[in-house]
Amino acid sequence: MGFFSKLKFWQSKDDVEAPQAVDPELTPEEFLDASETTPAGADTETEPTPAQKNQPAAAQPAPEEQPAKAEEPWQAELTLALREAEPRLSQWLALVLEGLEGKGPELWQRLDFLFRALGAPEAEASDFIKRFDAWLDMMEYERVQDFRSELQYRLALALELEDEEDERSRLFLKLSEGLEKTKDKITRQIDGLLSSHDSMDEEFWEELEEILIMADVGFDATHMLVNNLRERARKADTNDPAAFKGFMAEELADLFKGERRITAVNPPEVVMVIGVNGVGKTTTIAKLAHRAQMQGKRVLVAAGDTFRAAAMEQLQVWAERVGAGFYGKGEGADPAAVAFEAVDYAIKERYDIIFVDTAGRLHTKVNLMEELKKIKNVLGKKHPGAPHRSILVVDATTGQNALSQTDLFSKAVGVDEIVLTKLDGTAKGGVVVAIALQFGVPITFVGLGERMEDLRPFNGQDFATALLGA
Ligand SMILES: Nc1nc2c(ncn2[C@@H]2O[C@H](COP(=O)(O)OP(=O)(O)OP(=O)(O)O)[C@@H](O)[C@H]2O)c(=O)[nH]1
Ligand SMILES: [Mg+2]
Repeated sequence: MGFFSKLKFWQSKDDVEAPQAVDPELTPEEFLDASETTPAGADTETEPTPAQKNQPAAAQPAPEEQPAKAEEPWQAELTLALREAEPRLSQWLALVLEGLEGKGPELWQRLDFLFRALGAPEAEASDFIKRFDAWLDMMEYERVQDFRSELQYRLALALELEDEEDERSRLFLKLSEGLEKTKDKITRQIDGLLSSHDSMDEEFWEELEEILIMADVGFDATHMLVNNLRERARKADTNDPAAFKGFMAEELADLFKGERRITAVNPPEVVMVIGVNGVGKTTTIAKLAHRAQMQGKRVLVAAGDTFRAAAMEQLQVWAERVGAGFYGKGEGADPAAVAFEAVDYAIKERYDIIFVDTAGRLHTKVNLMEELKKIKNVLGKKHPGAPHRSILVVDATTGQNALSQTDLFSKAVGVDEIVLTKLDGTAKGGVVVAIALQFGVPITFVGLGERMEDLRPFNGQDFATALLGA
């Protein structure tokens, strides 16, 4: 669902009327109750069916008939300002937040107004507001500057606007910033190489190899990459270094293209999250759960890491924070049994997706890979096709170790996708290229920091552009 489909509301200045005003003295709960019992507009639906609940906002048609006339001057003003603004989420949010200093009834009114103006169902708006309010309380955030970024992230997910240019450029900026140190190692060195050679001769390619190996692209992947680049230069019949960046950009674009895959599953979708200790499995689950929740899914997380009591508690706290369901048993419980029971629970309780956390290390006597194989088998027995995805979490700061981990886990249990964490601030980002070249496993998300919004879909094209500074 694209951005412009959401613009129905702004088509003509006469065909739209704003939602009714709500008493600004109301607390968030009173405000939401009031807006539920007194629907502000022609959208009179009450409780949505579970299926409707799971529909993202954009999938819902804009109401045919529009709400009653605005009763408050700010609503009329905001309607006009939104219509005249560029159709970008950041612009809309700027207008919605204009003049506001912090959370409170006015914020809820304005957010509710934005949802309705975009034709989102009422239940969706109130659910969003309730969750956001609870999150603000938990984080003890009051001021707009503390929560603006998270709010935009949530809106982008809830309204399915993450793919739009606006969000993509925000992400691109973040990716570029995160890659600063890697760029020091690759881009600036390549720029130096290009300016010091008149021709892409043997010496040029050798120096390029050195740069790439030093930048954690790795020995084998560097060889493959350089051979491919030489082949491109040969085919284009040129030795001019000016053509190099173009070849490199094409090569990286091909590398990260990825195949289209069937994403439909028999619910609940079972996702097994694996990786060595400390790479960011548990926090990645929290971030993925948060994303899925914002996209309207019912999410369960299962504490399959029973090695440490703290690991279960950590997951439980995250589940509460993002509003997901949690399934866990005591410390030392059999991880495969936890996984089995959790899926059983997810089926009964009609969850849409379940993330199974696993340990990154075990007591020395037990082999981690054997344990993971057991969990995988059990999941498949309980629910056909499960695990639908095995996500390997890899820490980018470990550089070349990321490659041996990918190899090890792929051979033992199979890896469907990789989430590369801690790409922010590492100089070892070149490992992304090595993983893609050597294993062909898609990198689906990258971690660019510790906040919820810092886990974002990986876009190879953006990565290449950020890296090459093209
Ligand atoms: N800077 C940064 N830190 C991250 C990122 N992802 C995770 N972390 C941090 O990495 C640390 C370890 O994360 P966990 O999620 O506990 O790692 P784990 O793989 O579950 O660890 P074990 O349960 O011990 O196996 C935490 O402090 C996270 O906040 C990221 O993308 N960027
Ligand atoms: Mg963990």
